[in-house]
Amino acid sequence: HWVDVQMAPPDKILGLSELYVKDPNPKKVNLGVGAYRDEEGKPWILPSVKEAERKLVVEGLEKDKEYVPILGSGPYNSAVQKFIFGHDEFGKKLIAEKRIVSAQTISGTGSLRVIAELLNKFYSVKKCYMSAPTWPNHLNVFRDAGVEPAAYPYYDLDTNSLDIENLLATLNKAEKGALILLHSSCHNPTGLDATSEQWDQILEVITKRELFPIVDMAYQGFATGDPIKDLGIVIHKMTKMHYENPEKLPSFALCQSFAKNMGLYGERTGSVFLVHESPEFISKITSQLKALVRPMYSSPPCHGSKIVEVILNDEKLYKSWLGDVAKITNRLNEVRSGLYDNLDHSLRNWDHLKRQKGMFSYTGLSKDEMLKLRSDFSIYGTDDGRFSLAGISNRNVKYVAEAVNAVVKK
Ligand code: PLP
Ligand code: TYF
Repeated sequence: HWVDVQMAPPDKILGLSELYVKDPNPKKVNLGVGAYRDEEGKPWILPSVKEAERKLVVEGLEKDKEYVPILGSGPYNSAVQKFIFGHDEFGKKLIAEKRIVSAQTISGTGSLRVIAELLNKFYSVKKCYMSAPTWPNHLNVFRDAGVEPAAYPYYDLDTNSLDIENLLATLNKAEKGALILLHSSCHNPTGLDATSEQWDQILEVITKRELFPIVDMAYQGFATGDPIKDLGIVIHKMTKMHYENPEKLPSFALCQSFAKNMGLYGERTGSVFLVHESPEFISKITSQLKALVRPMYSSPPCHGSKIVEVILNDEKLYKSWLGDVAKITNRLNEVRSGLYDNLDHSLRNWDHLKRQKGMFSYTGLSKDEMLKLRSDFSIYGTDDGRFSLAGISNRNVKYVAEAVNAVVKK
């Protein structure tokens, strides 16, 4: 029989959408969930994705709806591996030497969960350092996989800048051999990324404390407008370090998602990669990943991965997709500037908004101020002061900025 089932707390981000839907105010604005909306506030199917789907259906590229293998479609896995690692001198060598495990997963969340489960089974230290703050679900995913979440300082709310000193100090004292979760770019929720020099410092401590890096890449493309350029810092630095000095960085993982940069949210399409110097180890890990996934969900879904496969393998479509990513990034940046321009700079300094990248503005507004935005203006952002910029457009940017001004004034 059931025992003592209590209400679970609502998800901090998805719970907001429920409140938003119930709000009768015609002026309401949803700045909660990080999902792209166009200028009209509507979800956007990328034209490149529509064209790929047309090819699948009309040109018959989709031959069947058969189950894909446990670790996903082979052609998808090679295409994505090449797309992520193949633009890099060392990445190319890693591919050629079969030093990367690649598996299709249930989007980025599934990727994180699978790697966390794998590490829990086969890695000595079951503790993962995460930025404070981080995407709240990171904590849930690792905790539920039996890995204890720990924090490293990241954002200094007083100066709205990276708290690099305390970050390095904490990592310098981190438990040797522990796991560390890194956001590749467009840090969620702060939008603030480390500079190239800061990444070097972070990687230095990682090698010193023998930490195992797990890179989460959910917004690839939105920092620079170009998915390949966005790989820059982390991937290039890490593949180089690993290839040239495997004793310094023997292994690392990358969790990747096409939810945002292809707009494939509900198609649940992403990948997990694990880099290691020994091809024999790669074979063993691959077999263990299969053993892990089979009893969880047997195999990943097939429609999204077919779309990705078509786009990455068709030169014209690939170019058109790059254009779509640039378009999303441009609109987000326009909204960011529009918000900045309409805020009252005599009330508070908003310059940090200009330094942020990706889908979010981490405003620095307090929980009380966010609650006031919700109750007085029907503007729904998360309690931590995060705005999902996709919810803003020319139609409501003034309304949002003026509401912020009003809330800050009191
Ligand atoms: N990681 C971060 C930092 C995210 O913000 C998200 C989604 O918002 C994800 C991972 C995973 O998203 P999905 O499971 O939809 O790919
Ligand atoms: O807005 C965010 O940060 C995410 C978005 O299955 C999200 O929480 C929503 C649903 C989902 C994965 C990510």
